[in-house]
Amino acid sequence: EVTKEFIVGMPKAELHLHIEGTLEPELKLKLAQKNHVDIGQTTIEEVRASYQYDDLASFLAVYYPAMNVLQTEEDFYDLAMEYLHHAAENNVRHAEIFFDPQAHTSRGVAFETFINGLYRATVDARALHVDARLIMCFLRDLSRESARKTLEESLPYRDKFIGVGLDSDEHNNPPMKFFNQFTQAEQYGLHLTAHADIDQKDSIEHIRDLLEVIGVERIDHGTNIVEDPDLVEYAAKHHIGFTTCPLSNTFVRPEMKGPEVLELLAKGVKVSAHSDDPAYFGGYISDNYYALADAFNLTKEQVVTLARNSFETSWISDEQKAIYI
Ligand code: ES4
Ligand code: ZN
Repeated sequence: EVTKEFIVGMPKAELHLHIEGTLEPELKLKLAQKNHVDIGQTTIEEVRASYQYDDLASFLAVYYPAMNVLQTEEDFYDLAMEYLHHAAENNVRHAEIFFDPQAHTSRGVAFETFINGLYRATVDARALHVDARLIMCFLRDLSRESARKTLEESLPYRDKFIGVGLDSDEHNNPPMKFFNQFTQAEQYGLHLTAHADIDQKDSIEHIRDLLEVIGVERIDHGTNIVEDPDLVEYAAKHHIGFTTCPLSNTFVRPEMKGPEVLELLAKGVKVSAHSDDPAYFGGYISDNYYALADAFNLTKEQVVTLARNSFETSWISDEQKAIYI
C-alpha cells in the first residue's frame, strides 16, 4: 500500500550518508580525466563494473582508491552539490552529511580544500530548500594519534561542522579506542555519533560502551541491539537514534535487517532509514525506504514513523524540529 510516490513526497531527514559514497561513475570519470588521475578504467561501463564487493573490506578496497579523483575545492563542491540535488528531488529537508578527512589528508589534500568545498555546497543548498550540515568522521582503522591530529586540524573550521562520527573497518577497532577524541569533541560542543556494525563480534559491547561510557546521541546501523533487552530499554528511554541503511545492508544481510527494524519500531526505539553510500549500493534515500517498505509490507504509519524519527533524532534546533514533527 505504500507507493514510491508517497515515499518520495514525504519530507525526510538524511542522517547517514557518506559524501564520498555519492561519487557516481559519471562524475568519477569526469574528475579523473580533468585531474589526470589513472583510475584503471576509461568508460562508464568499466567504472560501473568495478563497483563490486561482497563484504565491508572488499567495498572499502574499491571506495578509498576512488577518492583519488577528488583533488580541488571545486571537486568537493561539485560532489556535494550533485548529492544535494538528489536530496532536494527526494524531499530531504535536512541532511547531516559525513565526510572522512583522513581519506583526503592521507593523500595530500589539505583540510581547508575539502572543508571549504563541502561547506560552500551546504550554503548553496539553501536555495534548493535543503538544510545541510556536516559531520566529521574518524577512520577507526587508523591510529588514535591520527584521529587526535585530525581533530586538532579541524578546529580552525569548528563552525563548519556540527558533530563527529566514527566509520570504516570496525574489526579490532572498538569505539573506546577513540574515547579521548569523543570526549574532546563533546567539550567543543560537537554532537556525537558512531557506526556500530551488526556483524562484529563484541558488537553489543561496542554499543554499550558507545551509549553508557562515551555518550553518543545516535548509533549508525546498530539495529542488533534487539539482542539485548536492557540496551533496547536504555535506547528507548534516552531517545537514541539508530540510522539503518537497507540497501547497503543487503550486501551483508539479504533481509536488510528488516526484522530488527520492525521490532525496534514496535518497542518505540527511534530507528530511521538512510542511504549510506548511494552511488555504491544502488539508490538514494527513497529507494532505501521503498526497498524496506516493499520487502516487509510496512504500513504508511510505520514509514511515517521512520521519517518522523529522522527529524526527532536529528541535530536541528527544537524550533526547527517543531516544523517537521
Ligand atoms: C562505510 Cl558501508 C560503510 N561501513 C563503514 N564505513 C564506511 N564508510 C563509508 N561507507
Ligand atoms: Zn555508514
